[in-house]
Amino acid sequence: MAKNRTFTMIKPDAVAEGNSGAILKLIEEAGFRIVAMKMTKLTAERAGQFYAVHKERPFYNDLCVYMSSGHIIAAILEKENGVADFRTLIGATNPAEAAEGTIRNLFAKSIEANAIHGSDSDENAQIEGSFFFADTEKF
Ligand code: 3AN
Repeated sequence: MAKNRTFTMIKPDAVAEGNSGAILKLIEEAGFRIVAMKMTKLTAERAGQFYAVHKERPFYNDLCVYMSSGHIIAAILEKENGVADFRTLIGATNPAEAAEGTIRNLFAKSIEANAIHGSDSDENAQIEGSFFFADTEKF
């Protein structure tokens, strides 16, 4: 199977609680190579751009406020079957439904503050990676 890239953000709740190291360890132990990574903070406006596909959803405004409430860690990851395997590693959006041992099962507080993001397709991985790393082709 071909190697492919996915994009992740460790979200403000997980960074603030000091869970970044533990989460990155799980990611590396699962076989993902960290291709690019940075700690940064989104403005509410930039969070709104990132989540523009959810603009009509009732949780959109709260999500933008939450995602700009603290530092995040953005990263591009690479592994065979990377996009799908990473979704498995992080678990369901709602931590109450996330399988045991998944990152959201271990670290998420709620459906909104759910510790981590993972791209849902190759196409979105590319778009989302470029949102944070303008020079992805260099990596
Ligand atoms: P995922 O991150 O699992 O792909 P999406 O893309 O459906 O989930 O949702 C994006 C983000 O929006 C989620 N990570 C979560 O923070 C938030 N979110 C999704 N559904 C809800 C909801 N019903 N209530 C509050 N926040 C939500």
